[in-house]
Amino acid sequence: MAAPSSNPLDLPDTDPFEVARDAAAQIADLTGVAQHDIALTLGSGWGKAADLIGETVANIPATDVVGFGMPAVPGHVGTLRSILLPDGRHALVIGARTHYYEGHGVRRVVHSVRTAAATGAKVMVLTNGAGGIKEHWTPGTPVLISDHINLTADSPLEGATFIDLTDLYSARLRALAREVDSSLDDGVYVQFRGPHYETPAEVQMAKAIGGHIVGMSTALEAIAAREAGMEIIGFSLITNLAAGIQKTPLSHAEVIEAGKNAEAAIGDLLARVVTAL
Ligand code: 8IG
Repeated sequence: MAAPSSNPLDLPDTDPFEVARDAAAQIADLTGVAQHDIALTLGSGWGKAADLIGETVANIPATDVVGFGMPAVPGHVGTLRSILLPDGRHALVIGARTHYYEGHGVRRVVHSVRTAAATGAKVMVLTNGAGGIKEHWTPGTPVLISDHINLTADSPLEGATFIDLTDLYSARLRALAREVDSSLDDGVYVQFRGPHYETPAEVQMAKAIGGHIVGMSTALEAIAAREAGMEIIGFSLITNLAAGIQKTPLSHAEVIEAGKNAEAAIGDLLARVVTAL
């Protein structure tokens, strides 16, 4: 038997927004930064950006903050970093994403986003490593997320909470990103549950319904960020072509390798985008 969870988000009577406010207060305490202006979740391959966007003021283990759990994936760093940007704004960098496939429920998945909003962040930058459906995308290509299709059959919204998702990935912010790098392509992100990669047939389905990128995160987080009133921009690093689009089997090692090779370039891209936001 597993030990009973000490995470309040796992208890049905907990208000997840209250836990997020408590987490934000702890972050303010532990970092010495009362308010953050912008938040970034750094997925596979994007970690290096944290070093490039500004000066790290504090770096705390996510597990010191209420509601956050241990990272489940090797190569994912479980820290929360407060970074002072050159223009004086404060960025909160979340290196500890909880994935839906971990099975801890959607409250845990979106806790970092709700916490970011509670710290004061008005802009949420969501990044991930993902599979590409457009055949001309080579591993290591960063792309803007233009919209998403949520295939998890779940939602972070509870009860009759009807939230509009038009322009979820802000057209304004995407235009700013394109001023930084006019070569940025975009695509519709399809969130699958995972953790298995898709079958080639599922990739063809994703393509047929209008998808260009396949992944296991981000869509649920974007919905929670919109609910929290944040403006959202999303990036995928295409680390592999999706199953059946590429001819060879997919491997996690390949994903990590593509991320490492692209790290410096996409870190620089993100640093310049953050400056422009
Ligand atoms: I990195 O090809 C990465 N994450 N679902 N499919 C899905 N998630 C991914 C993939 C992929 N590559």
